[in-house]
Amino acid sequence: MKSMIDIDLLDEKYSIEGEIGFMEMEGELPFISVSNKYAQADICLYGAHVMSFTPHKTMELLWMSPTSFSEEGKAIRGGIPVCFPWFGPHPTDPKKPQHGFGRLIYWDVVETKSEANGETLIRFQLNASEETKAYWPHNFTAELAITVGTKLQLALKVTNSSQEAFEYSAALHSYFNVSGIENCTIEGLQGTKYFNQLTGDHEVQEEPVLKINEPVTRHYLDTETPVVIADPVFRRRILVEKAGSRVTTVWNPGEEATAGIPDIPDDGYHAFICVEATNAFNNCITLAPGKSHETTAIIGLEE
Ligand code: TA6
Repeated sequence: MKSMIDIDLLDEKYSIEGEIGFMEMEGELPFISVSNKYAQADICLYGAHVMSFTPHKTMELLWMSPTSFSEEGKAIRGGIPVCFPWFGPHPTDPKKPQHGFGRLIYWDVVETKSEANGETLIRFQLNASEETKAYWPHNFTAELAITVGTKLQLALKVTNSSQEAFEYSAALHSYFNVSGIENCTIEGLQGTKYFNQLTGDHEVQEEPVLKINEPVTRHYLDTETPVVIADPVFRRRILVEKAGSRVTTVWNPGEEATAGIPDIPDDGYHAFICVEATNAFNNCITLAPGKSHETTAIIGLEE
């Protein structure tokens, strides 16, 4: 697959001087570096995976594992993995990769643009191919439009280009950089029903805010409301807004599980929380032929 990436050609076609450049570093997957008047961002071509987003005069919003793999065939740990066309384990075949193939394949860059307001747009596309059909039989186009401004917007639009309806699940699996998980609270989910993946139960969050003092894998159902990660030590509130996503996943593995995850340092779970714009469980997406659905996440600091 890597041989198909011609970084010089991409740079020639899609770079914008002083704003977008294509990078290839020894031992690393190729990525796009974006810099504009609002922010700095790095996006890996493998998985169309945002690895860094730093609005000017702030600290990095996303967490990247210092021990992440950066090689084909292995998912990047941290940033924003695109889970598609299934979320979690494959529904019937445990041999297929967790969270689908979207994060394990190069996406094509189809457009870069400097917007009139100074934001930067990068559009990626993934089309059905022999490679994707080995995992998933359907004809589809997935497009990820990433806008870098004071906020970072990701819009994942999936179109069914086959003759039959299909179902998929997906998530924009954002890892946020926090001062320490024990310092933070997550706001916006009170009164919301969730599937607790660690117990298998359905519960309702009674507490006004969620505090992470144990491992958490919760999928909040039928909710589109914004979520805030309040981090008083970093003195900031990260706002996660979404559209076209009916499930909000909150994940932190805690100490014991982290010890079994090779690409997170043993104490790494302190430094991040995942809040994800998901469509899965009771909100998988069924698309009739020719139809599309868009899952959007908007990430930034609360103003
Ligand atoms: O979104 C939560 C989750 O599905 C967890 O169950 C956990 O496994 C996590 O994602 C990370 O998955 P990964 O395949 O990247 O290790």
